[in-house]
Amino acid sequence: MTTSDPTPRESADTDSAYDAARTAYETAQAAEDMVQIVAPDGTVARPELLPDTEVRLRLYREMRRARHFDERGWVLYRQGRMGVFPPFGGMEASQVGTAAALTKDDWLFPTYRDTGATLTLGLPIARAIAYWRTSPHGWHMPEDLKVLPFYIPIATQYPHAVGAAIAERRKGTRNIAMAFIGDGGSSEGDFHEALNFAGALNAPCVFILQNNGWAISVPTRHQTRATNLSRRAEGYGIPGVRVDGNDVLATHHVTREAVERARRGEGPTLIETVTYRVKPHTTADDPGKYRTDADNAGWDAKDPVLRLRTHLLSEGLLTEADEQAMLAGITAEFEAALAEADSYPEPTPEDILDHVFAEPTPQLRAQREQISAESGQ
Ligand SMILES: Cc1ncc(C[n+]2csc(CCOP(=O)(O)OP(=O)(O)O)c2C)c(N)n1
Ligand SMILES: [Mg+2]
Repeated sequence: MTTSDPTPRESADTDSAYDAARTAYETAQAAEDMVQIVAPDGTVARPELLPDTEVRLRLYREMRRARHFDERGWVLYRQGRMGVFPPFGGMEASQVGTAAALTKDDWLFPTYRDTGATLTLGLPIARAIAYWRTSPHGWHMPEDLKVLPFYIPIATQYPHAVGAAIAERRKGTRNIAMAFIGDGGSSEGDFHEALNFAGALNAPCVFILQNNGWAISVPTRHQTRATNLSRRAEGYGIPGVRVDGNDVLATHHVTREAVERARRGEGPTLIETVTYRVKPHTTADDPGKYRTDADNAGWDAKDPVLRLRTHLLSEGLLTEADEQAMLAGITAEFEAALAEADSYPEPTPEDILDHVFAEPTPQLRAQREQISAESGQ
């Protein structure tokens, strides 16, 4: 077995060969440098990089808001009140620390996994709930927000972000575009084309690559022989940064630097956040079919929310009473948003066609009639 044996498990691999390949890949991956400010046990590894208290508390609150959405999303799905939902619990630091470096004048191009990032920039919770109910209310963005609806097609948001970034520069603003992608998405052509374009045109973009270990049932080690995905940036002549994706202070620090670089006109950056999808791919997935306890080992102890919590409590920046008040506020905010989402009209099958063009094409009109006939409306 080499350190990055790409042989998929479906082959004649024995369990011990599979385990050896996994261990070898993880050892090689762990040897790659990554920026970390707070260690998994809550101790501070890089005191000189700590942001002020206000920033640390804001990041904690946003991670808690995101986690609350993630936990309630799962329950709502089980209650039949959410259509489908891709959970991101365990990836809050990767999403919150990055998106919190933007202002509302910047663009955010999310994948389906990035509800946490969009909430951080200000997407109303009711809109996010509506999206995962397939309601058109979830596709309508508030006028003051440049957040795109969640992208289901993998990697397509990367070239779009480059276009938006170049448009902002042509308009003479200092606004930037941030795009998200997964480890799997970083094997797509769109990822590479976008990075090359952005480098060649010096686009004010920040590319976030969330390496959560899995593309549905395919582990990162079987998607690529590379053990450091941030190095892909070198091929396009742009900076690449690898960061502990479960350390929100670290993801925020490196993203702020990248955002400032882009605003100064110094071009794009690729940031690999090293994290883990502890939850299933979506509410429709059963990871027990394709991964083992050994695959998941150690990730609960790296939980990003508990890590910052330990740090804040030990530094005396947060008390358990403050935290209880914060959590009560988050729960109340979510329940009010859920009531708002419940007040939106039920989506109809035809809605899927209604917002494609201002004026429907003859083909769309025909499809609409067919759907109406088949759904008996
Ligand atoms: C262009 C395209 N190809 C295939 C799919 C099917 N698909 C949905 S999610 C997924 C895996 C993506 O993995 P990754 O990029 O690592 O993101 P993660 O789900 O881990 O956040 C695939 C292949 C798709 N949605 N779009
Ligand atoms: Mg992935």
